[in-house]
Amino acid sequence: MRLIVLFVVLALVGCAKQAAPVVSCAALTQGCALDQDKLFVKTDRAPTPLKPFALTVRAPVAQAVNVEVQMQGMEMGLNRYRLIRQANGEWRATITLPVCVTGRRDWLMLIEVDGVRRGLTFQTE
Ligand SMILES: [Cu+2]
Repeated sequence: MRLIVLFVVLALVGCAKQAAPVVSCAALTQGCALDQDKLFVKTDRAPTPLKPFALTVRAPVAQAVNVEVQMQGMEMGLNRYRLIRQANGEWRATITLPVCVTGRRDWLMLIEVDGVRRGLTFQTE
């Protein structure tokens, strides 16, 4: 019985993670809006593996912003960042992505604002 409860809990957790709505961002340097424009995500340069880039998230009323960058279906190590609130109310982190050994360039960024996750897909150069 306990085992069944555990499985149900795990299934629910799995669903919750998959439920994060995902938008595709064609050009992060121009920025992309998420969550009906409540979030705006932008980078200072086109994301390239091993080259640090600044990620800015505009989320004026947020209390905490965390970002995790993954590759779907492939373990790419832990790329998790806690963004720091800036004087202008934007949130920022400097991100460095690893090189993919298979040459893939497609990434999924999970942006967690006050515990709620939104997904954004993008390509590295
Ligand atoms: Cu990869």
